[in-house]
Amino acid sequence: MAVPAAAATAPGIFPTPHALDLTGGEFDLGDTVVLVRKNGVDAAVADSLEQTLTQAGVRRIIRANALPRDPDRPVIVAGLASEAVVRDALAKARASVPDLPESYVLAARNGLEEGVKGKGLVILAGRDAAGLLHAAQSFRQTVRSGSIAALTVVDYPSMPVRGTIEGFYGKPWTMAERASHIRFLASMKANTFIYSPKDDVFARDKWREPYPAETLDALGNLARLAGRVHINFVYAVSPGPSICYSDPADIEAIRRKFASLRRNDVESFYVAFDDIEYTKWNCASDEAKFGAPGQKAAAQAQAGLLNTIQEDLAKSGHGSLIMVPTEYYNTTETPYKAALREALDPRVVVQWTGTDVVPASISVNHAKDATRAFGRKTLLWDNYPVNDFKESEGRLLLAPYDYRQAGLSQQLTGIVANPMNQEVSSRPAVAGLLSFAWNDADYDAQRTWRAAARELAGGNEQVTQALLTFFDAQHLAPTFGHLPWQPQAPRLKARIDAVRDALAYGDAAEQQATLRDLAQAADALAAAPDVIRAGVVEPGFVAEAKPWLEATQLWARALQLSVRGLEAELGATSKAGPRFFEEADRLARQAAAIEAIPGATRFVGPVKVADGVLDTFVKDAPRLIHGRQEQ
Ligand code: 14T
Repeated sequence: MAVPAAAATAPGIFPTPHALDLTGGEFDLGDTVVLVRKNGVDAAVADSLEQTLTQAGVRRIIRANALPRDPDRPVIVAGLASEAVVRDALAKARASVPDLPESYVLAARNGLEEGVKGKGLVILAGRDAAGLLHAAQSFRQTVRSGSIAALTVVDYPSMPVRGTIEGFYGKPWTMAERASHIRFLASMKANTFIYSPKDDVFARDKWREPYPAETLDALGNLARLAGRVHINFVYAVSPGPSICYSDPADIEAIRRKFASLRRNDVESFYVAFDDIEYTKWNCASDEAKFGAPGQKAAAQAQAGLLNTIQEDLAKSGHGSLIMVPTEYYNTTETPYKAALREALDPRVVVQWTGTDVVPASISVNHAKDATRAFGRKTLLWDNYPVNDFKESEGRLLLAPYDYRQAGLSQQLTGIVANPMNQEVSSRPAVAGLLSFAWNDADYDAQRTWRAAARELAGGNEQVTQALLTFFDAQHLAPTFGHLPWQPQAPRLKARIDAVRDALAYGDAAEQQATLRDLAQAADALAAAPDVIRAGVVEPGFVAEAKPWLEATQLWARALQLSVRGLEAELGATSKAGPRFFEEADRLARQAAAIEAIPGATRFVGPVKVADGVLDTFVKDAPRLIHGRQEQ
């Protein structure tokens, strides 16, 4: 008689798969597995599989080319859906891979199921090589300390293009940060990285000049790394500030720039026309060719140049050129947009940022307007979590990716995030964006955010909670206006509001209880920086967040003292109250003086921590209670 398998629980896979069905119990992988894979399985998949299995406690992997007849250990089959051995395995598991780009099936069956002999079968099947790597990412998130749930995951992306655009002002990422980011992108099933840092002088101010050989080499290394993990590395040039559209020498200069990168394995290209003046020409011949400067003439000049480059790319077998127009920040009908829409080769991909440079939300209707305005489905340039603008001064943007409407996949060709100058700190938001782009219908902002924290914490629960506590104090997401689109410190604010409400309306018991809750929150916030420093597995995070971690510790201690002051005022020890408040004030001043790392972002100044919430409460606390009069 068969032994019943242990109950299986649904794994947390992010991005959320389109379909996940538990089909039976869970089973152990044991210490030896048979791995059936064709030579076609690329190194990235092989490495990922090996890592997952090793972490699961598997110590020996026996390679095989065919399915063993009577397996006495778990069998893992990895390959493309078109390979015979994969087809056979899929038939046993009664699963099939959708006929869609980047789709995959991850199926696990325990040996108790019909058709599956032995100790269990795991199948990773990709429609294409990218899909197979996605299967490996889901497999990594499915294996839990030695066991795996019997399940079927059938999955594919909702949007064709998903990734990031290094498109900010201020300190560009280092090559090492980019390499690490590209691996992170692959882990989240993304497929695109656009290189467009505003402060790369050879891409913008001195775009005509060739890169130094070392830089070209390094960019080539990145492009090759990206290729190995199925990330499309896109190189962008920003000739706008000085280009003479009618000068053949300038077209040649762009061709030369792209050719130099093509020789270094870059295959996709981009021309950016954002943040430039389009009501003046840079040369007299443009006036002669396109007429008086103006929106319409600018669009025609840009389209002419882009069409030429698009034609070049098509001839050399490369795909679509991508561009960001000068009017990228709304969908209002203008002579510029009308002319661009009409003149631009339909193959060219157009980017826009929403109803504003940093919009408060993005709806399906907004995207429909963009489709109309630009004459094609657009690729959204999402200006979150970028922190290069005045309103984001002193901030890390650590709130979840939110307020993008499900259904956008019907109107967009994809989304790329413009991240922060701080690469690792950008991941919680970017992980959300990539999950949304993969499966907008089933996107869960909070759960994905927590999963991203768990990832930085290497799976450790205490570190995850410390990160989420820290993220709450860096939750404000500013727009270009004075209203933020995400509030500051919502979790802490709820605790503080409860105290204020209890003082206003509650009895002594409620006042004490809410103060106790707030004291706990303050303790957790005060402890979080050390837990994060010791436990986050990406060392870059601790380095990037250093001043914020220091300020958080001081602010949290100020909060602890404010709470103790209030407790003293409420209780019989009112004489102690003022001393606590004075000490809180001293720490608050210290905290407020901590500055961001010079040069790390475009605007630097004091770092902000739970501003408008924590600081306000510390300031108000001495005036919230007037202690009992002494007799
Ligand atoms: F092209 C774009 F889609 C875009 O967003 N361009 C820039 C971008 O490089 C920058 O990171 C982002 C956030 O600050 O906004 C754009 O830059 C601006 C836009 C403005 F309206 C800079 C200053 C502005 F006043």
